[in-house]
Amino acid sequence: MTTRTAVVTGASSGIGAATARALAAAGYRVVITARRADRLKALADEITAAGHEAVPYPLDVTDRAAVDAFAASLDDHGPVEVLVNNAGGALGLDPVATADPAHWRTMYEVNVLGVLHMTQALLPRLRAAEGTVIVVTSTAGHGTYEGGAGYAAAKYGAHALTETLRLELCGEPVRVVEIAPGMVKTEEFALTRFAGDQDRAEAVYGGVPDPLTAEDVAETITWTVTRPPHVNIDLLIVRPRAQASNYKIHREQR
Ligand code: NJP
Repeated sequence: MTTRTAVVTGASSGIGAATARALAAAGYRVVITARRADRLKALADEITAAGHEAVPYPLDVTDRAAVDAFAASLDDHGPVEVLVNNAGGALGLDPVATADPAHWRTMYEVNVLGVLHMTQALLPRLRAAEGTVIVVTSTAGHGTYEGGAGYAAAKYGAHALTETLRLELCGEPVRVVEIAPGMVKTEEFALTRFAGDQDRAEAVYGGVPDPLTAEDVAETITWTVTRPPHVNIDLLIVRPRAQASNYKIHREQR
């Protein structure tokens, strides 16, 4: 049996790391990328110790030259069956009136242009492998909220890219899947959003009985990838039961 390769971006933490573990367990050789090399190495060692194959590759998805060099390096691995565009995140929760344009630029670069760079660079290999492109967007890409305009604008952009790509590739053997998670309690997402402010980050999940875990989203991604090749799961909105919309969140009194 030939080894199938899956590339996961943003694999140094949270959903990306969990997805790398899940795809490796499903039989993929995972090529794991993010900017922090030490974390990638630790994850690759862990996956290898579990008897699977993982290749760490430090990469900033906003750096097009680096992305192209990464794609060229994949010559050693042959076709790519799966690309999980997961690298992304939010910066700040400020209203439009006072939000920092630099935050907006960074969010657009990673959440939209990062997906564009990776998808363009790997599309020839995905075509050759009858592959699957996954884009991890957000429920913020399907409805905004006060303070969320910069993140929502970026994730709406990622949603538009994904939907357009599916239209453009119709008739070709490449699936295009969007996963839009709601509240997922990961180690770093809220901490990054609030520039390391632990109290603000914790408050995001305050009283919510069971936010989603990174593993929940990873399982969902793995499920879409492992459907028969003619089955394209266009869009999955995945929320915890306690969150009925971006606005309606059940919080228990402490
Ligand atoms: O976030 P976090 P999650 N180039 O912060 C990497 C979306 N989402 O797992 O580069 C390459 O743990 C960064 O690694 P590093 C969210 O928008 C989440 O929760 O080493 N990689 C890290 O591995 C995002 O798209 C929630 O710093 C870059 C990873 O990205 C995805 O789910 C809700 C990079 C971020 O990991 C994963 O989120 C929702 C760059 N330039 C959507 N910049 C949620 N958690 O509630 C960052 O709706 N990374």
